[in-house]
Amino acid sequence: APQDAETARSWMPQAAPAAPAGDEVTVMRTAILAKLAYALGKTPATARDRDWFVATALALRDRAVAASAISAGIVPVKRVHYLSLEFLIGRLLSDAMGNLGVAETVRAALAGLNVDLDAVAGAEPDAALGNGGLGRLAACFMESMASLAIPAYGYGIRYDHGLFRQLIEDGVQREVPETWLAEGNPWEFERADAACEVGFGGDVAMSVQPDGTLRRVWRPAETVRAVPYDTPVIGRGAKHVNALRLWAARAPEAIDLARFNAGDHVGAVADRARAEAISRVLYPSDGTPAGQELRLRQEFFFTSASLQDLVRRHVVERGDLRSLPDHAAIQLNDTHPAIAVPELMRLLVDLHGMAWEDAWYVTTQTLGYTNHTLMPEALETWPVELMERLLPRHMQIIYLINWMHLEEVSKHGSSPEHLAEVSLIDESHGKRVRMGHLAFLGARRVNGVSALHTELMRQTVFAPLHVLDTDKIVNKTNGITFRRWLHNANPGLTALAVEAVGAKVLDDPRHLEGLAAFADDAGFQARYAAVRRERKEALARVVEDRTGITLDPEALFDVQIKRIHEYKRQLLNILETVALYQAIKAEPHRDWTPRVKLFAGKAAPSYHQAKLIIRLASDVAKRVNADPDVAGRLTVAFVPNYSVSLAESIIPAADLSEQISTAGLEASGTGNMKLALNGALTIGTLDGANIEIKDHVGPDNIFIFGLDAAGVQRTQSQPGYASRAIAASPRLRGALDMIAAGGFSPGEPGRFRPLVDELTHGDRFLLTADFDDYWRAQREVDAAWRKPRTWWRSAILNTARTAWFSSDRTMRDYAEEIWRVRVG
Ligand code: B1H
Repeated sequence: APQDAETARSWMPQAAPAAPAGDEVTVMRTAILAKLAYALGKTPATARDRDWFVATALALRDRAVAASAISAGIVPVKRVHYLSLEFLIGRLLSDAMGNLGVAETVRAALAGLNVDLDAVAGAEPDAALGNGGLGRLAACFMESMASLAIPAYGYGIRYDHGLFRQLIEDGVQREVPETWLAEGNPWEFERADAACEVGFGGDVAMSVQPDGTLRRVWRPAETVRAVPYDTPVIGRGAKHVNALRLWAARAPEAIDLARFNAGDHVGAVADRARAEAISRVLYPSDGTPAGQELRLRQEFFFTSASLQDLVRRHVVERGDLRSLPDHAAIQLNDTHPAIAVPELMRLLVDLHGMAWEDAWYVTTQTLGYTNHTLMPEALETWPVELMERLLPRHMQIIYLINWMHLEEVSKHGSSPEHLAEVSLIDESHGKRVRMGHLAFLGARRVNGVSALHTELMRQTVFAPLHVLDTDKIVNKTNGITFRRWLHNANPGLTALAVEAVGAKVLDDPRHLEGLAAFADDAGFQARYAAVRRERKEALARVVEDRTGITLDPEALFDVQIKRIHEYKRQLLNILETVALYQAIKAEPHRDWTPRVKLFAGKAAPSYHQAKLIIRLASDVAKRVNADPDVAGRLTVAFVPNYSVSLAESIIPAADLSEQISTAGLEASGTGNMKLALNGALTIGTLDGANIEIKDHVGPDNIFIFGLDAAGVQRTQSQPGYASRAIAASPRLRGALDMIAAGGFSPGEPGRFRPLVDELTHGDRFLLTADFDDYWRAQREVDAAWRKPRTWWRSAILNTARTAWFSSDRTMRDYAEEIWRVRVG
């Protein structure tokens, strides 16, 4: 819904970004050329975009080091240690330029060499060391902590291969290895001097100390060397720099020389391969734990290395480990590092000789645990048998923690059922360690990631533990870093905001609220719409490039971008697409609102239903896009290989944000925040942070539909609801029948059988129950799009009122209530 150019021009800019001084540009250009020559051994004539990227990154890394040198040597009172198996960082160049305040300087420096910054930035591979929201959250938190000058280490694994690259071949997802390190990584420093050893297997012995006391000693059968790589995390204005410390697994000996000399050349390096497998590849499952031994090795490997590292640092700086809680906070991102509970106990008790009670106090005052999902199949448990074999001492410690815990609980006269529920050991299907329970007991604070999710933690999975300590569970609604998701991803909208409310909005997003005053201003609306239009044209080029599908930037861009999961209900969106297709065909002469439906996201390689959903989206796209009857009204595309950088180009171009999970199942969502901030209106259920988004933007500026979490529970207890809902909805039936009859898979009518069967028998995620209300809400969207003045008003209000979802706010709240660490 564009407006005329005249109104657009009538809105006068108040300030223009300052151009960098010529000498700054020269200094930057000289620095980049020096890196190109002396670090890469290249000349401008032989340099590819990739070489320019590396030279530029190295020049910027120097500045990050210079900035961090200012605080080097000063020991902060307290540090945060954020342990996460995933950091979904994406590209770092624009992040670094933005926070160093040199974006325009670098652009000019390269331009003077006839090099285009955008091409150079495009040559950086994504660091995809995460699956989805959980990993991206960790990356946003790292950026915000640096910007708030919270002293922090991020700790994780330096995977050789991040999340797979997704190819779509005839609608079928194929996974190919991702190779972000193939040409080196200019951002990181290898720190071989800070390596440590991590053990596995073996047995537990007793040793008599000089003072006559007994200690347990774990004698691992195998050790792996953990080598840290540090990436500087530069805060806004480069006032503070933290480190992201990622561990690589190395064999203690590179080669078994005895075997080599005996002629066994392959066997000589077998141990090395086994050790290094630990940091080879990120597990590609989002939501469902892998459950394999290698995964448990990954978890213990990085947790142990990180704890050893911070304990060693504490001893150097403070001497006595009893003061650890005063100087260190350790946050466990989900249960993946929950083995930290017994590992910290082991380090304190077995290695440093602390009494059990003191060690338990130190542990539980230092650890925090964030839960990200309540879906039963996603809760991590490990077989006791596997733990005993791989981590025998930890299993003993877990039993001891559990024994004391159950003693304590029994004092209050608990039933056997309650004891079974709160036990660290689940005995219902073989003996398994409940990692969520372990993290809960070991933490001072346990947090959920949205208001609803936290409330459901108290009422469901953690209810039996919650009643024992009702202050432990707190809410910390997720956030996103505005530097990446607004300032860098959407410079046009950012410039508009700066013009409207001043540059202070770059430091404090609460000033975005000032945009509300312009929500009805025709000139401002036109400029806001023009920014969107420009992003839509850019996205259309990307989509055409990747899929061959042509998009009309005039149409409403409706996007669902996230991991493919049944609970996220991409299938509900596809069913609505099919029903809309049928409706347009039935009444081709009505003035339908032109719509582009975009889907993007990866499916776990072994998740067959999710892969079938991708195939259905692709098959629907194929038929719809080829049908002249709907041309110009409905276009569908599945964009392959969703990633952080693809998100950065889709989000500023989106008009409508699909957040349609079954209520109660999406813990928070963070894509919902990114899209709303960039002015897409949300169509969504009352789930996760959608509820808080609605509270902030106001009910008139969001399209809510469907059952709420309580309604979902009620409906699920009524058997046969799916068949009744289908019987009551001719539109849903029409769509299902067309899919089941092979309407989108003419050569193979049974192709989507498993999807149709799931809906007709069971429908775990209540698509049938929500379909009609979803359809209604979508037609409301159509009508709203036809009233540009109110549409753009709503869009502007979304940008104006989502400042609260800044991860700066989230990090301040963690700092105050969970970590008790000073900000700034
Ligand atoms: C989230 C995961 C997750 N919740 C297990 N749980 C994984 C669980 O590899 N694994 O085993 C990987 C990921 N990820 C997401 O976290 C939630 O679904 C989102 O709603 C939430 O916004 C995000 C960040 O809190």
